[in-house]
Amino acid sequence: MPTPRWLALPLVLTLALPGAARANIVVNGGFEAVLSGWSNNWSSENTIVHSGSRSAASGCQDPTCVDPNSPARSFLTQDLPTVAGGVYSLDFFVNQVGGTPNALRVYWGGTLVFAMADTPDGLGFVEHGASNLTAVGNTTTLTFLGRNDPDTVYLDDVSVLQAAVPQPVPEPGTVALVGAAVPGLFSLRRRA
Ligand SMILES: [Ca+2]
Repeated sequence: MPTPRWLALPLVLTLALPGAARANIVVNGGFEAVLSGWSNNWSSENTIVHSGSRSAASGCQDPTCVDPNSPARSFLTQDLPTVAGGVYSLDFFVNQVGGTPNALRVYWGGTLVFAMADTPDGLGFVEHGASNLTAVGNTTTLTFLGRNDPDTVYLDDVSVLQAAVPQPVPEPGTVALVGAAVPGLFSLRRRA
C-alpha cells in the first residue's frame, strides 16, 4: 500500500528545521496556578509579581532557611523531565523586599548552581539564571531555597530550556535515499 503524501511531509520538515523551538520544561513556572507542580513550603502571592497575577514567596527568617540539609529550610522544588546528558539553561526573576539579611540559593540535581545574598531593598524584580547545566538523568530536581528576615523574597517566571542540540550530519547515502523516496511516493500516488 503506498505511503500517503502527508506521512512524508513531517520527515521533510524535520530535516529542514533542525533547530526547532525549545519549550520550557518547568510546570507552572509563572505561579499562575498558585503552587501547583511544586513541592514547597513557600506561599503564593498576588500583590508583588513580575508577570501575570501571582508569584511565589518566602518570609523565612534564619540562616537555616537556605541550608539544604536543614529541616527548617525554605524550599521550592520541582522534578524536571530531562534528557540524561542534555544541557540546559535556567532563568528566573527575584525580588528581595525589605532589605537584609536575605538570600537565595538554587540547586540543580543537588548541586549549587546559583547563590545571592544581602540584596539591597528597592531593586524590584531582577533576572538571574545559570547556563550549561547538564542533566544527571531523565529526571533532574530543581530547588530554590529562600531567606528574607525583614520581609519577603518573591520568585516568578522560572524557565528551563534545553540548549540547542548539535544535529548529526546525515550520511550522504541517507540524503540520497530520502531524496529518491519522496518523488517515488508522489509517483505511486499518481498511479493509484
Ligand atoms: Ca507570575
